[in-house]
Amino acid sequence: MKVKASYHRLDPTWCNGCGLFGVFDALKRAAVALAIEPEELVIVTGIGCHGRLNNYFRAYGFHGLHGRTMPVATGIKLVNPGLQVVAVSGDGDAYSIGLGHFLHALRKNVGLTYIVVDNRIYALTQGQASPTTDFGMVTMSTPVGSKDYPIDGPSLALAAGGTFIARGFSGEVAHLASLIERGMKHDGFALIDVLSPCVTHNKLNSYDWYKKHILHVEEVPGYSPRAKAKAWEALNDPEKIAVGLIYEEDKPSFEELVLPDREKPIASLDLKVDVPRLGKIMDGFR
Ligand SMILES: Cc1ncc(C[n+]2csc(CCOP(=O)(O)OP(=O)(O)O)c2C)c(N)n1
Ligand code: SF4
Repeated sequence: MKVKASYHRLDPTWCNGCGLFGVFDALKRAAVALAIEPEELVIVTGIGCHGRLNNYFRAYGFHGLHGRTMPVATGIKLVNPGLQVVAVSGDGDAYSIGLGHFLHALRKNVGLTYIVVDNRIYALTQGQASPTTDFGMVTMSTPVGSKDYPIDGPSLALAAGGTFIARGFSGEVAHLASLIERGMKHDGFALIDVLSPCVTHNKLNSYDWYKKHILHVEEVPGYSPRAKAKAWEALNDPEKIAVGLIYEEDKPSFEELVLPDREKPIASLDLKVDVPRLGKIMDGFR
């Protein structure tokens, strides 16, 4: 069914120069390249500056609780597997409060595209250290420098059995769009971690800083995203941050394994409750 309703365009309220503009643009480009209609796309967001993204996108949107994009997105995908479900989180949303959900959606290989906008800071709450903040960085919550070692989302994903692991940079929109497009085509869970400057609260990890530190894996001679050992090596480079399609493998998606007919949404199935059987079970507890 085509959605014909008129809509009121909202303009983003992100700070000038925020990396989220690049992510927004890249996601739009990917959706256009795949000719996805607005009614075929759902964008689920967490709480943070990234969480405003679905407000500006002409598609279905669900702005949920902090750290809970995965259960919401998984529910949507299972009820209607024909939808393209994209979840967008921040590094705090995904790798701190939402870490457990992230790893489990990933190991189940649920057919979601997960864009983690990693600005290495809690931005919406005005600049506290996040799980990806650099060691030693002075933030609002670490006045004498962070004493925590940062974690790396793509490395966690590789260790947990991820089937599509990519990293982009919001300063390279065309490259990021191609990664998102490939992720959306992937049958299973696709992580696209995005190095994304917060120009207001993180003065260290700027566009120039990232340009100096990134390494495109597609430019590494002999690199293959099908080779796990190479992916691990790239992710553990002490000097450079690997970007590009880092790892990919084929595995059945969760929907393929648990749904009787992927073309048929659960919402349309005739799921009649067997009242006598249920009554018998209930009687067993009395
Ligand atoms: C359960 C819960 N805990 C804490 C908060 C407060 N809070 C709102 S956004 C946020 C962190 C935002 O950081 P991130 O997820 O990295 O997103 P960004 O703002 O950087 O895009 C926190 C801690 C909340 N809204 N809900
Ligand atoms: S505070 Fe940072 S992440 Fe939030 S809109 Fe501004 S630049 Fe972007």
